[in-house]
Amino acid sequence: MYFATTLTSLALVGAAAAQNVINVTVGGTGNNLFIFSPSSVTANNGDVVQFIYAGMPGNHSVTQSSFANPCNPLSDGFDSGNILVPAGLPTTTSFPTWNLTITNQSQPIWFFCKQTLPGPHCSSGMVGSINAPTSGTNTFANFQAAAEKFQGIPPQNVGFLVGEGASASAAPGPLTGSFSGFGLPTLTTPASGAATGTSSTSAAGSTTTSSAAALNMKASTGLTVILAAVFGVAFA
Ligand SMILES: *[C@@H]1O[C@H](CO)[C@@H](O)[C@H](O)[C@H]1NC(C)=O
Ligand SMILES: *[C@@H]1O[C@H](CO)[C@@H](O)[C@H](O)[C@H]1NC(C)=O
Ligand SMILES: *[C@@H]1O[C@H](CO)[C@@H](O)[C@H](O)[C@H]1NC(C)=O
Ligand SMILES: *[C@@H]1O[C@H](CO)[C@@H](O)[C@H](O)[C@H]1NC(C)=O
Ligand SMILES: [Cu+2]
Repeated sequence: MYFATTLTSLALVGAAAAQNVINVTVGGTGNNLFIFSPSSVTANNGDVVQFIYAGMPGNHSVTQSSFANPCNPLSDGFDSGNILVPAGLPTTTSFPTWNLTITNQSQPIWFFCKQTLPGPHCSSGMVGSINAPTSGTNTFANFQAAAEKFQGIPPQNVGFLVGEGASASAAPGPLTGSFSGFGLPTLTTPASGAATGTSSTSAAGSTTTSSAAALNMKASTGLTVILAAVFGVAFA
């Protein structure tokens, strides 16, 4: 009896805590490639924002930034890495996904696509927000307008699984078959003891990175080489 009651309460707790999944499509098609859709969502603590890389062709990231600097990664922000989706797949394909769990619903979360090929996607307006204020200065519309004025090249240093106000427990997946990833996050947070990886883009558009970011870049280059080798074999 006691046991049964406990099980019942557990079931109720489970039901009350049911996770909400909010889908955001990464990238578009045709003449509208550089978008997140919807670009602005609200989510509560524990909710999962599931990014679906269904844009075709697509080579996009979900990278945390700040309201003030829409196209520059936060030094301790989340970053999915760039996910390559070739053109011509059926729309019914199971595209790669990335699940970000909200850990602080009080914090507005700003993100952008850091891809620079064929030009910076961010300055085409490929930005998004979670829990952005709907009034005042820091609205999604103002964030996107600022991104569209950005004139540099977004740095490509690799970010983290855990960001400010949201975190992932794994890199995007599955990255098999037609899909591949570049600069996937492997670290949860910036390496301890290392200088915090800050980066900046000069007016001339050249990119400088600090030591932690440089180390992460080395790690990501290795990963890219491994992925390239795997796919080289797969496509041979
Ligand atoms: C979110 O996407 C998944 C996978 O495509 C789908 O099964 C689910 O129905 C979608 N949820 C909503 C609310 O659209
Ligand atoms: C995809 O993006 C990665 C990282 O920016 C780049 O190295 C790669 O060449 C891109 N691939 C294509 C087909 O655009
Ligand atoms: C959550 O975000 C709010 C707004 O940025 C901040 O004031 C608060 O300290 C954060 N809470 C935690 C636990 O980090
Ligand atoms: C994201 O969560 C969905 C369930 O909501 C799951 O089907 C999918 O495999 C997850 N993606 C990754 C990369 O773990
Ligand atoms: Cu993009």
